[in-house]
Order: sequence, then structure tokens, then C-alpha cells
Amino acid sequence: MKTEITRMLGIQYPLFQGGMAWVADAKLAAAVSNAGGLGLIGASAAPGEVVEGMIREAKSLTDKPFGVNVMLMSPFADDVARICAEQGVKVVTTGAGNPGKYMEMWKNAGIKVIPVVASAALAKRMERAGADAVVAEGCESGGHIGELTTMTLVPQVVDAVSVPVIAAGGIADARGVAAAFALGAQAVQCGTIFVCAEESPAHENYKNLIVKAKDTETIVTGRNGGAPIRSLKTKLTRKLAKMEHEEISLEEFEKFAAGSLRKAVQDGNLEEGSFMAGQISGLVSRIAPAKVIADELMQTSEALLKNLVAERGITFE
Ligand code: TUI
Repeated sequence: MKTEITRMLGIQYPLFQGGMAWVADAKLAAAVSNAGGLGLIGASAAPGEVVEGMIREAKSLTDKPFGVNVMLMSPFADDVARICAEQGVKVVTTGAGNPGKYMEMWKNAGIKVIPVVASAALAKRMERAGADAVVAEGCESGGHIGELTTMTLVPQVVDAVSVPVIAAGGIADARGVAAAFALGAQAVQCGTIFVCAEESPAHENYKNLIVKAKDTETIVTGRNGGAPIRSLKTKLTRKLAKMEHEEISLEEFEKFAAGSLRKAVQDGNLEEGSFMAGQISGLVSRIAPAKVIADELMQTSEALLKNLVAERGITFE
């Protein structure tokens, strides 16, 4: 499948791997890029030198294009943004904010800039600021989310901008990919399914929770604090969700949630971890190499898109 996005970035598949905090390291990003998609290093809240190390490692593991996701709420976002420019990173995506102040630096460095947006308004602002494309991420996604679903967000963003749109949120099989293309997307971004890649550094408890999860097993916490996060239902996230209905300070809430993602990814701590994952977790049923995930997703999508009407028994009368 070749689209505006595969041509723009020189990649084989119109498939991005989400830049998941703590999970999207150099090995996972390189594995996805080597498989033909666009691997992304998730800078999350890591200091600049740590991200620089990951970029160097990814360069040693792949000669294919890869990108860095800059998490704009990070205290190190300024350093990470500068390092991406200095290191000649090919693609930068951003999350959890407006990357306007970095756009000129990145464009001057020849970087393809692809902000993640959760509204058509931000998509338009990003296009005006020089974005090469946008990722429209619906609230089915794991991690920090906006208000709109993928089904409603993607076509509205597609109509709002003339740059290509990558659909994210709730996509983990060929049906999701075909739906995204029907909504007007030129590529998809998948997160949850790549947490379960063999190359992903997520603790085996994290991968197994996703593999075993049913459709209703995610929950959103932090809606009151302004940074809603979708994670799997665990003792911690149920408790956090309950605390939101009680009168507690933001400080107290944050203290409780602090470090919980690291505890999930590195320690597999089922008591205190926050296992961020999307609503499509129920569809992810195995741990597999990134290449198997990418090949299967894309080859099945190609077949489905070619035969959709016949496969669904649709006739035009
Ligand atoms: O960024 C994500 N997903 C994330 S970031 C993350 S780490 C984190 N941990 C604790 C608190 C916050 C973040 C885990 N998952 N996805 C992209 C995304 N961006 N989703 C929603 C947005 C977004 C929301 C509001 C982007 C911009 C925005 O408003 C910006 C503005 O100024 O209008």
C-alpha cells in the first residue's frame, strides 16, 4: 500500500508505531522501522541526554527512517526538541500540547513535523504553523487522551486540513485500518498492539494484561486534573477513578499517581502500576515480533480493502 504518507517519508507501510512513554525505546522503534513502518522513540519525560542515547542506538539498529515523539508536558521538552534537530532525526511527532514554538527550528533542520492532535482546531493551527501531516488520535487510545472518538475526529480533521492525516486510536487489525482509510486517513498509528511486540521492553505482566483484557477493561482517570489518561483497570486505576469523585487536592492525586507508569512498564507491578492501553486491548491476543504484527496488519488490510464489498456480502441493487 502506497499513500501520500509512505511517499513523503520513504517507508514501505502506511503504519506508525505510537511513541509510548517508557515503552517506545530504540529497539522497538528500530524493529518497527526495519519491518517497513515508522518506528517512533517515545521521549516521554526523559532528560535530553537519555533521548540522545536512544536516537544514537536506533541509528545503529536501522538504516530506515524512524522518528521521535516529543511529549510536550515534559520538563525536558526544550532540550529534547533541540536534540532532535541536532541529531538529524527524520520525523518528529508531538503529544500532549501545542508544539508551535519548535516548528521553525524543526523545519529549518529538514524534519518532517507531525503533531498529534485531538481536535480539528489544533490540526488547523498546526497546518498554518507548517506541519507536514497530523496524527488525529481518538479517545479510544491508551495514555493521555482528548474528547473525541477516532470515528468522529478523523473525518473532521481530514476536512479541516489539506495535509495528510494519520488515524490513531482503536486500531489493531485490518478492519480498523480499512475503516481509517474510509474516514480519509493516509496512514494509521497503532500503540497497544506494539506494547505486545516481542521487541517491546514492557514487562511480561503488562503484555499479559493486554492479551487477557476484555473489551471493557480500560478506564479513564485524571479527567478532573486536566490530563485524562486511559489505562487498564487495576486496583490502582480503580482507586484513582474513585478518588476523583472525592474532594482531594491535585497534589495528593499526583503523588498517588507518580511513577505509576514506570512501575507498570519496568516492574510489572500489578498493585501500583498504571498500565496505559487502548480500548482495542480486547482484540490484542498474542505477543509477536514487530515484523509479524506489521506484515499481518498491512497484508490483511490490503486484501480487505480490495475485497471489502464482496467480503461483507454487500450488493448494489
Ligand atoms: O500524548 C499522548 N499520549 C500520552 S502522553 C503520555 S505521558 C503523560 N503522563 C502524564 C500526564 C500527561 C502525559 C501518555 N500518553 N497522545 C497525544 C495526544 N495529544 N492526545 C491528546 C493530545 C493533546 C491534547 C490537548 C494535544 C494537544 C492538546 O491541546 C493543546 C493546545 O494547546 O490546544
